[in-house]
This record gives sequence, C-alpha cells and structure tokens, in this order.
Amino acid sequence: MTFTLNKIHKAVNWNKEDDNFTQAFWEQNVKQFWLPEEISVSKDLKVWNDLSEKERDLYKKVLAGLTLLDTKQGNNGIPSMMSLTDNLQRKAVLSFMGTMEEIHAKSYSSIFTTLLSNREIDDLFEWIEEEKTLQRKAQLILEQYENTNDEKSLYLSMVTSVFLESFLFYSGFFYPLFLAGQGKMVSSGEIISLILRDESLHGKYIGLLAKEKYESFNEEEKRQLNNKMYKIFNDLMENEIEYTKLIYKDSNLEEEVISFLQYNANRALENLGFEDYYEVKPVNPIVLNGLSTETKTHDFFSTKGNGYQKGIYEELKDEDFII
Ligand code: MN3
Ligand code: MN3
Repeated sequence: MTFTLNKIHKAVNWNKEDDNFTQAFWEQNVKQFWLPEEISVSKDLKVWNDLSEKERDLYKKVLAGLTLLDTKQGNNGIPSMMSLTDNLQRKAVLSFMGTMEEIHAKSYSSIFTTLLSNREIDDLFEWIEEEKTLQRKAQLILEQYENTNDEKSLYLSMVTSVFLESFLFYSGFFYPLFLAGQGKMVSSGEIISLILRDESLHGKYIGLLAKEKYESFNEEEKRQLNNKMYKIFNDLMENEIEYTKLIYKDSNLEEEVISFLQYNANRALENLGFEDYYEVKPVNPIVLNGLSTETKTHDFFSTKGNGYQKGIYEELKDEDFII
C-alpha cells in the first residue's frame, strides 16, 4: 500500500516541559479527581425534608442551572478551546478538565436522585428548557464557543470560559454554601465544594492561557478585544442579575447573591489580568465560611484538603440489601 503523507503526526511527549505551568496543572487536576459516588448524599435527607417548600424549590433550581452550565462547558466550551490548541500537553490538561465537567454535571443528578422523585426530576429538567434567563445564558455562552475559529475568537472563548467558571457558577454556588455554612445539606455541600475547587483551578489555568494569548496581539487588536470582552461580561452580568432575582425571589437573599456575583466577577477579571470592575460589599460570612474550603486550598499545589478523602466508601449494611 502506498500513500502520501500530508502532514507530520506528533505524539504527546511528557518527558520535557512545554511551558513552566502545564505539567503542574496536570498534576493538580489529577490529584483533585473525585467521583460523586464517594459522597453519601442520603445523609442530607433528614434536613431536606425539614426545609420549607420554597427552600427546596430554590435548592433544586440552583443545581439545575449549574447542571446546564457544566453540560455546556463539557460539551462545547472545552472542545472549542481544544480544537485550536496545538500544544499536546495543554490539550491533555483541557481534556481532563472536560471529563471533570461531565462528572460535575453527573454529580447534580446523583443529588437529585437521592432527594427528588422521578416526577420532580422530570419537571426540573423541563424547567431548565423553559426558563428564559437560563436559556439566554446558555445561548450567550454558545454564541462564543461555537464561533471559535481563529486566534482572536479562541481568546474570547477562553475569556467566556473564565467568566463561566469563575463568575456565573456563583449564583448557583451561593445557596448550597449558605446552607452548608449553617450545617444544613452538608453532604451535597461537600459535592459543591469539590466542584468549586475544580472550577477555581480551571479558571486559573484557562486564565493563564488567555493572558499568554492576549500578549500576542498588538495594541489595536487588544483594544478591540477589550471592548468585546466587556460586552460579553456586561451581557452575562445583566442576564445573571435577572436570573438571580427570579430564582432567589422570596428568599431575601437576592442582594447578597448579586454582591457575591460581583465579588466573583472581579476574581474572574483578575484571572484574565484585568482590574476589578465592581466595588464590592462584604460577602455574607456564612457563605465565606463555606468558601473557606476553597481558600484553604487556594494554594492549589498543597493538599487535597477538606473533609474529603478519596476511596472512603460507606460500608454496606444488611438493610442495603432489603428491597
Ligand atoms: Mn464544572
Ligand atoms: Mn470547569
């Protein structure tokens, strides 16, 4: 058989460092690996049943919104960035992160299956499809991800990804952190903490890739990209505030969630190398308490942290076999 080789096919070589951060991020990503099956959500059932109807409704809706974001990040966000990334070690880190997005998306389902009836789960997934602010959020993100075809659009997709992971998620994280900070829904809160820790790492890594790419543009290109970035930022924030006001209505938490969003929006801009956009009010200490999970391991290259220990499963008991 004869054939003409039209390009050289390269294999990933981990024996030398392609840059001074990717291998460290690979190691940290792998070290943080976790599965929802390792956390026993059923411990939350008692507290769940004691929550009011409105509290339960809010809780399941924030998780539903997060499910949609993780689905899009795994299916569209990461692949769009991978498609234009030539460096093979970087591609591998992105691929691993994409797998974690699918694990995040699946972990919400493991919470739903423990706390909700099949009927409630079906209704919730229907709500995702019908809620306009949620659909608009997905559309705004996908408009960028699905148009990743050159270096500038790749940069803007990285920007969008950092906004999604370091800022948009936090309207959803707020409530589980708020409850867990008061000792409620602690196991589900543990899952949220693990997701949050992953997103912090992802936001940092993609932020570094974005900053490097940004430096490859000339001043005029940078100016144009800045305008586009702030347009995406403002469109997303406007919609996020509307979404927050809608799902948090009756909770008396709307204003605090919006402050929390602004606080995290500043962190997202920081990951991208930009100044704070908002003067933020202090974050609710109960939520900060839940967040401290993250700050404890903010030096990502330290321990796995928290109450989470990999490989600890609940022992099977006789009653587990009673159907
Ligand atoms: Mn995720
Ligand atoms: Mn992520």
